[in-house]
Amino acid sequence: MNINAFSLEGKVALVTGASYGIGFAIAKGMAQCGATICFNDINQELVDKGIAAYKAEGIEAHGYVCDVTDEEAVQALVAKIAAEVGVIDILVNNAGIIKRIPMCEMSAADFRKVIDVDLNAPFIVSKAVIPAMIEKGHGKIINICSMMSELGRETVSAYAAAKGGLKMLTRNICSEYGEHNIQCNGIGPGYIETPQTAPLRERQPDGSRHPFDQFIIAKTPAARWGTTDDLVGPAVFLASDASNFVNGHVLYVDGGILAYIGKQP
Ligand code: NAP
Ligand code: GCO
Repeated sequence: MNINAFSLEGKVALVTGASYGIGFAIAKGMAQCGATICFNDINQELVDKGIAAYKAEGIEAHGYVCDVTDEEAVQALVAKIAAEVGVIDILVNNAGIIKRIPMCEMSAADFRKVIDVDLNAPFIVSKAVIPAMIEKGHGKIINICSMMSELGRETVSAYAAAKGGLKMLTRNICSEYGEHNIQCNGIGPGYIETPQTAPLRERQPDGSRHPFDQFIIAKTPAARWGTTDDLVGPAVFLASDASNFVNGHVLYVDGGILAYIGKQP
């Protein structure tokens, strides 16, 4: 095997919603493997914080304000990156939101908002980058899926519907564009310590662990929450030449949750 297969030297990566959290960790790891990092976030304050955070890691990242649900803005972002940095070789559809509301109490507007960011946006951004990938003769698209691409749970109906759809969008991009040497795969993180899951890990008034925190520990063979660093190696693999014959796959990085019935209480 060519040991440089995992190198991302000379590649331009766009990681959406990557001022912090999972996106930031993946982008940092890709930069450490040689990629030039472009990222966007929803407002200038976040982008500025992100640029400073990358700089603190020795990474000169290119940050842009862009709402991934706005097709016109996304098209303009991709064109701006091509002009200023280079044609995008690697896209990580990371930006996402969740609203934890019992389904029958959830407004259609809230449901639509989650679908818009978590499913419509990966379609919009992928559609914007694929033509130049075809022209270039290669491309990598990584969709950040979820346990909820496979499982449901109370209060996350919109999120599960979106992430289930994102798994199928991943398979469809593979099907439609694989012949152009574009590989589209998913990463399905387990439960990861980020701001998005902070409410599920808050200590109780008596200092004990949150019930959901204890639940996840019992459901995870690794008996721990994941960290954003756990996702970096899988992301670099799927962004590199080492995975050129891997397509339409969702790689679950979940500490074994999907394989395990859970520890007996
Ligand atoms: P996070 O901490 O909430 O970060 C999400 C990022 O996306 C934030 O920077 C957010 O900006 C940005 N964003 C939201 N809406 C956007 C929009 N319309 N346009 C541009 N950027 C937008 O989430 P995370 O935990 O790092 O998760 C990142 C991805 O992994 C998400 O797709 C999530 O569903 C998925 N995931 C997370 C976990 C987990 O356990 N944490 C597990 C599985 C999958 P704002 O700060 O303005 O909201
Ligand atoms: C939740 C969590 C999960 C994680 C992740 C699991 O409320 O159940 O937020 O949805 O974010 O998606 O893979």
